[in-house]
Amino acid sequence: MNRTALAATFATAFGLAFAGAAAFAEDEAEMEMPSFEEADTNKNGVVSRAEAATEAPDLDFAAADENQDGVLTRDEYDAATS
Ligand SMILES: [Ca+2]
Ligand SMILES: [Ca+2]
Repeated sequence: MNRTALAATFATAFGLAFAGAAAFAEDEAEMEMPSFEEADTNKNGVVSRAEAATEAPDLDFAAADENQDGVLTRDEYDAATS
């Protein structure tokens, strides 16, 4: 194998690895922040602290709950996750 072919092989390998890592990161981001419908598992129109802890564990619930009433409305949830 000459030097040029070797370089091309490495470039291809690194390119694939990078593309794979980027795709994985994108999947992770989607996993971390489900839609309001997905987070509101009991479908009562708000996301409780327990629902958020289960469905969106990376969400800062206290920061997202702007009016501090202990639940997240759709507006609060969307503002915190978008
Ligand atoms: Ca709920
Ligand atoms: Ca609230």
